[in-house]
Amino acid sequence: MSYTSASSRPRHSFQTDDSALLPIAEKVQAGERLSFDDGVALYRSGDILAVGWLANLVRERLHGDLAYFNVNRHINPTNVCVASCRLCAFGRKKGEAGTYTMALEEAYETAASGYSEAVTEFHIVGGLHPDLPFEYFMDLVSGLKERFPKVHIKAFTMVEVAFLAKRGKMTIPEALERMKVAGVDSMPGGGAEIFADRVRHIICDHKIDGSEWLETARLAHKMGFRSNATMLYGHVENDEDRVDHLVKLREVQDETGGFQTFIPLSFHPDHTALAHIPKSTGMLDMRQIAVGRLMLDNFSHIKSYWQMVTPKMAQISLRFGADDIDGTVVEEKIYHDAGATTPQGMRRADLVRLITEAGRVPVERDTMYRAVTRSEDSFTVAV
Ligand code: V47
Repeated sequence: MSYTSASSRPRHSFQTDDSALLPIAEKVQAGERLSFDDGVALYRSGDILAVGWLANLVRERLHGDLAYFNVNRHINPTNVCVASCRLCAFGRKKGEAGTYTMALEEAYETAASGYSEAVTEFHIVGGLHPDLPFEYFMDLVSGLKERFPKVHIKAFTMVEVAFLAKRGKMTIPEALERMKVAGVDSMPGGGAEIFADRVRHIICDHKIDGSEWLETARLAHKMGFRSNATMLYGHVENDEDRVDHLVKLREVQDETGGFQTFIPLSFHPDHTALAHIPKSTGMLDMRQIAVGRLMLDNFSHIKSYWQMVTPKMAQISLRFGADDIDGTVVEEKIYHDAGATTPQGMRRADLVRLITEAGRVPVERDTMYRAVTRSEDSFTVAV
């Protein structure tokens, strides 16, 4: 199969049957920032293809035909959690059936069991355990670094950072400093959910609030960490809540430049306290990607997490604003506990095929978006 590269393809003019999109299209074509009201209009537009066309324009301006993926492994050290979030099917109260906590050696073995494709990243997130000491997590990270020195450690959401700081009786900057010394290289984007208090009270009442999440990210960025940012959609939020979330992320990014990637996460209701909410649809999923790409003009990357939206929709999303489909993952637990029917992991070759068949050029990246070159069971990163 051969494709014309994005830069050499002729750009036909924008067409829509939604007149509300015309002034937005002018701004996008001129590279101007979109307003809160523009964001709401994009969410409300009936012309999803026109919204996608605009997002694709921005995506190709930034990345041409390149589409990124990585070879990673998820490690969830414990599912014991004090938070009882209604959105979550993964966390369980201490003593409940089905709880687990990995001994350190078990976590190292888990890491090694996904290592056959020479992973470049460990993605570590877990429950807010009431008893595990701060040192457990530092030993986990330093032990992994010792055993897998080339692997980037992307660990602890802002919610976990704030919780662990409290557990360790230290300030957030002190906790972040300890994490850096132990070997944490960057942070994943989880726990952001939706920042609006009204929504947070319903879906995750016991977590830090939206402004604490943003402040923790700000502090991490100021200490030199890069992190991702997520938005959980498809539950009780409305269009204004989503736009508010995106604008707040954009403001922090203006200040710190520390966010690498935005990842919209579609809510999986099964086995959660919100199981009555209908599952997300393809249209909703593509709209989040596209509006994220258009509103977050200061984010380099938009990730369509294939585990969440399915591999098929992840392919389509590469024409709706996404430039990244995430990685091999190996063993996903959080969405599978909530009813996800996608595979728990994929091989590198599967990701390459998905991207190629979507008409994009696959680039294996490390966590910092540097190109990775492979030989047999090893890899090197471009500097
Ligand atoms: O914060 C929990 C979400 C997140 C459910 O940074 C749920 O590269 C849907 O943040 N339905 C954790 N979502 C995972 C995460 C993540 C994933 C992939 C890549 C990156 C990255 C980050 O999962 C939580 C929460 O928003 N979540 N339960 C559920 N039932």
